[in-house]
Amino acid sequence: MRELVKIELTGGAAIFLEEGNITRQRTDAIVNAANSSLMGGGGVDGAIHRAGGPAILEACKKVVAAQGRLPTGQAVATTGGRLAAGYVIHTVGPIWRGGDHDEPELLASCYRESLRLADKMHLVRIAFPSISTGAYGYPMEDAAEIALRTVMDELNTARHTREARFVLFGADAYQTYANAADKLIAAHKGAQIHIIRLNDTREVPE
Ligand code: AR6
Repeated sequence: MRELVKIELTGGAAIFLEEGNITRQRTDAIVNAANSSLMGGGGVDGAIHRAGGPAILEACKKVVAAQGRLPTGQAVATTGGRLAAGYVIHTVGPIWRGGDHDEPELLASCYRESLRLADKMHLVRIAFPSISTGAYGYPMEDAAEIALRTVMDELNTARHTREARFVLFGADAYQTYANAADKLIAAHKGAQIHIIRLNDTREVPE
């Protein structure tokens, strides 16, 4: 049995939560939790570069040559190389330093800037990992709340982007995001959004 969460926004856009490996996504773009050098690394960054091949690193080098290192909270797009997704949007999450070094605002900025870029590129569907919650140490419960709230707000104003998918690595990460979604919906008093839980043995619907 496979479960996913769908959050329907009143404007017609939707957010999905699912457990999985983001490199397999067939969305228009997948987001990479990169570092400022854009030269690759471990975690989801390493997995994306491995799966997408050298064209992604080549494109990253050109970005850095043109504009320098990517500041925390900003986003840039490159080719998706061999990935099923056409583009990779690279963003740099904050390193967790206790929570009083602008980490929440910088994390929100990652999601906001990635979605604004996707919208500017007229991309309809985008997939996110849980930015900053691996090597960068951001507590996942807090990160999930910020991620969901920011993506909801941004999707409500986007003109082209209609769907954001959180692809969570492992059952714990998925459950943490699902709980955060429940909390957020409760805070909205059910006025604008609701959750559908689907149990299905087949592939997650596109
Ligand atoms: N698909 C989806 N999520 C994944 C995957 C995957 N294939 N692999 C890992 N995750 P991290 P950060 C999850 O460390 O914390 C890199 O070295 C993982 O379980 O990838 O932003 C960069 O180069 C975790 O929940 O990114 C930077 O130096 C989440 O993705 C630094 O790590 C993020 O973990 C960035 O650290």
